[in-house]
Amino acid sequence: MDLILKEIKDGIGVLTLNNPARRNALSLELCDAIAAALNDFETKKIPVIIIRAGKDAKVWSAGHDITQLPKVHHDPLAYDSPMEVAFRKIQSYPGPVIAMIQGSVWGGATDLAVTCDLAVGDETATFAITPVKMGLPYNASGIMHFINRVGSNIAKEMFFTAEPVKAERAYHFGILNHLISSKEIETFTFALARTIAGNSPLAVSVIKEQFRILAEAHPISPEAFERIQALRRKVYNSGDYEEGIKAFMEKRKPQFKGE
Ligand code: YXS
Repeated sequence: MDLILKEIKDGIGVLTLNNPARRNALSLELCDAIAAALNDFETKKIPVIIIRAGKDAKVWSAGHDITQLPKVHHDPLAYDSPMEVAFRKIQSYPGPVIAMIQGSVWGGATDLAVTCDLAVGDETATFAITPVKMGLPYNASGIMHFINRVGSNIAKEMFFTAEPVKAERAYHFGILNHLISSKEIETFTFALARTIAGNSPLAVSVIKEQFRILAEAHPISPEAFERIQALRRKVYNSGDYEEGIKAFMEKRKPQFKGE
């Protein structure tokens, strides 16, 4: 079964997450498929992409495939991990990538949604970022995606509580560009994509790259970088991280000890 469905509709590239049995968990294979599909759309010079789940999905994506999270003592969000590679591919794609969200979005999938250039959601859309539920250290680029999208205080609340943000609030804080009813979301999102596709693709792609470069313009000292890495190592070497994964596998609430 294809983990993603890839099609070109009216000149717009459409990627549909297609593993509902695993709640579209971002497995290594699914992330590789996203990056490969974007490479293919790029060779075909597709100007705008929509990433979606199946029609009226209850879960857009359950986030990183927990069964594939590296075991303790390994960085779970390493620079070259397929999920991070897929995120960077979205950022570097020479055209806007629009997340069309129906259903709940969890963990790394919320990062995927805020990494997309635009997001359109319906009334069922919710967004949770959940490293603290897994005893897992998020990574610096991922945290920046959230700060850039919603600002520090909202991003902190999302990370500290790991609670889902409902559609209205997600729209209010800018996770969503538009909150559209489930009946109209497909028509609306395709019309938005076609409007953008009708403009100069060269100007749009260059302006997108300018946004990316400026959003990443945060000088950081080598010592600051090393301090971030040391802090993250402390977490992914911890018993809490081990317990977070174990609890999920055993379908029980984790008992964290803060070490
Ligand atoms: O029991 P089977 O074999 O049928 O499999 C079940 C679930 O185990 C599986 N599944 C997952 N497998 C791997 N990774 C996942 N993230 C994941 N989520 C679900 O899919 C089958 C159906 O799941 P089930 O029965 O729970 O479905 P449901 O409709 O009752 O509930 C849907 C969810 C999404 C509410 C529930 O599956 C859930 O809470 N999933 C975990 C969501 C989550 O915490 N994701 C964060 C993953 S870690 C991550 O993204 C980052 C690294 S971080 O932690 O930093 O945010």
